[in-house]
Amino acid sequence: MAERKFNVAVVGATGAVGNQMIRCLEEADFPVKSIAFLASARSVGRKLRFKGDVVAVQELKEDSFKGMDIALFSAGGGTSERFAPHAAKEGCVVVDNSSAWRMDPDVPLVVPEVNPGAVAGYTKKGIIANPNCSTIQMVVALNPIHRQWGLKRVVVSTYQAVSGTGKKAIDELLDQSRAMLNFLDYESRVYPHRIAFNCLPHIDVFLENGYTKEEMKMVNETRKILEDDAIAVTATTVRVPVFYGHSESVNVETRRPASAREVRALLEESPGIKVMDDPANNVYPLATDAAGQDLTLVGRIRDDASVANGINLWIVADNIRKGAATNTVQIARVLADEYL
Ligand code: NAP
Ligand code: 3JN
Repeated sequence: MAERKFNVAVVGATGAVGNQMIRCLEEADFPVKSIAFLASARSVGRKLRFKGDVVAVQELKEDSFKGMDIALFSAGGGTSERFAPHAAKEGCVVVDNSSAWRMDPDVPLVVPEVNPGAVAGYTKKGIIANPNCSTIQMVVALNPIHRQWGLKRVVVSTYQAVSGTGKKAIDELLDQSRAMLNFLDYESRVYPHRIAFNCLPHIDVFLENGYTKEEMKMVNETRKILEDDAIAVTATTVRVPVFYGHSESVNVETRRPASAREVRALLEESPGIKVMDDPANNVYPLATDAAGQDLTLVGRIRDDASVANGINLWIVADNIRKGAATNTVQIARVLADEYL
């Protein structure tokens, strides 16, 4: 039987994540019958490439989804909140990259290596949510540990690349670095402080509890994806002067005893993971290893000498690929193959 093909819309096609989603659809040879690229009125008339064809960008409107089967959204939370229900009403299933729907109990929050079966819940609202990039790479590595030994507590500190803030932030790091190396004045427009040669413990807005919104996304999304609200999670999220690739120092306490040797062996055979852990030969994951590929890299796996059942890990992934575009396209693939 011939493979079924789908009418696909990419919302936010002109953005950093949207552009990568288009490349991922091509790379995955996604079964596309027709493709529509949607963005704001500012981008109307811009031409983008898809598999050798030139496709004009159209303005996103409430009636943009007639006849569409799947829409991949990455145009911010406000746009998703307003337009995803219109897509769903037309029978077009939304895979949304923003935080707008992630914690809605009627919307599945999916990482295909972890909870592909949750996709089935798309029927409630016609929407599937893609988690935050920092959550995705962490749960890819933690899920096997949770299934085997149970997670009691997770303490994570992130080192997040500027590409997570979009193109303007990439330009700001470039401009500031150039200015400083030439002893020139610099401006900070995207971040509240200089990002070049600096680390900012501030991602997204501060909340009343003293955490940032990015930190609370990691706490709440991790529990939802791993389907266990008893896991204690605390996060500190930090922006660092790196272009692509988020790194994370993760300390876990397991409910049942686990050794670093056992964790390493388990992760070596777990989906979506590459273990890079040979410190004697300076082998550990770097942002530069992660950039441009789709695996979650794990290294520095060691017993925590300060607590019983404690393990330390260093987890790195490409924030725009596995953290956003790749994961979205992988969700769409599960949806297309198993549910549509
Ligand atoms: P970006 O480079 O600034 O791109 C934003 C895109 O949204 C552009 O295509 C823009 O179109 C479009 N857009 C903005 N307002 C719109 C509107 N009112 N109607 C239609 N289109 C609109 O940002 P980005 O870095 O790609 O990120 C986009 C979104 O993806 C973020 O806001 C976030 O929700 C999500 N994201 C998720 C993760 C994750 O952790 N999973 C990571 C990064 C981003 P124009 O070019 O026409 O302005
Ligand atoms: O800062 C990062 O490294 C990831 C940024 C993600 C992001 C940026 C703007 C808005 C999000 C997100 O996915 O959580 C959102 C949002 O939709 O809330």
